[in-house]
Amino acid sequence: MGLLDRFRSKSEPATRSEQEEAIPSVSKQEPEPATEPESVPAPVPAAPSSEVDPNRPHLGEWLDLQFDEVSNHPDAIERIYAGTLDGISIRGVFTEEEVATGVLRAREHSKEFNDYGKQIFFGTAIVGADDDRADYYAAAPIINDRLDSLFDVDFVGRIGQVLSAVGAGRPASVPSEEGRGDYVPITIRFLPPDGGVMHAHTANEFCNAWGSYEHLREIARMWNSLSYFVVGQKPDTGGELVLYDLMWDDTPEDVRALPMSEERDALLERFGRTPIDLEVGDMILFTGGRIWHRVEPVFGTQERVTIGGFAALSQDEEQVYFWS
Ligand SMILES: O=C(O)CCC(=O)C(=O)O
Repeated sequence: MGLLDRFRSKSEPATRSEQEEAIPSVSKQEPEPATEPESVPAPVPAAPSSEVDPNRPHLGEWLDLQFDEVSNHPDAIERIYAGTLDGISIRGVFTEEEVATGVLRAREHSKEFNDYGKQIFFGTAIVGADDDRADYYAAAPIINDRLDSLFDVDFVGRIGQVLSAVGAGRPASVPSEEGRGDYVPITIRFLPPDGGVMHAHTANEFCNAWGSYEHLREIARMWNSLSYFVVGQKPDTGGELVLYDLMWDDTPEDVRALPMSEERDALLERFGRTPIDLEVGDMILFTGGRIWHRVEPVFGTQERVTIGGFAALSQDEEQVYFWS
């Protein structure tokens, strides 16, 4: 059982009423009015279909850019929220050496890794935290206090630089919860080469239902939020990120009813799949909230390593937040 599997089963998927609560339409031009939720009817998403035609196309546009081209796409985050862009592959955000150094130094802290079997994490993640987040804030310094010495470059700063560039110049920052602590900007994820895997999921199913996300829901637009990661090491075989041609809002009931598992992955096989090919140092930013995705099982001799987290616009749309 892996990290997400463990915690996916502790709670039901987002309920219909929770989904109806807030599907944001993100637009700088038309901010949502600051009124009491009950005074303005929330937009009602389409009911989840019980049957989805597997041939219906869901995946749309994807950008494949060089690092120095990101500033040509300042509207990318808004387009991702609006559903007109699925994601971006950004080539060469880091050199191979820059990430390899971080991965090597992270391994020196292996005694402090969180071993979930099919995934091993350096750094704690809000996805598995207790509802009150006390465990998360207690564990956050294990990686946060070492970020400066892990990399020879300002790794977190460069992630922020990319997010800011594709977020129309909004400042990008790692949030803090007053009186509690700082969020963790990245986790380093090792998938062991004996079948390490991340089963299919979308962030909408847990970010909008679980107690640990309560603070993030207050400060950020968590519906259709973003995932990002940088490839730290490629495995010999497998380990591709696969996007299914299926969005959370269209998810059939049989898929919604199951926790993250091989069984649920098997149900998703009836949908089209797009593997995303990335090299060491490349960064991906995509609508992990909305698009079903999984990491294929890893085999061979080398672990698959990624360094990443999640991102969302702040509620007032003035900032981009990122965390893990
Ligand atoms: O780190 C990875 O490779 C997987 C990322 C992922 O599944 C997610 O961000 O939702």
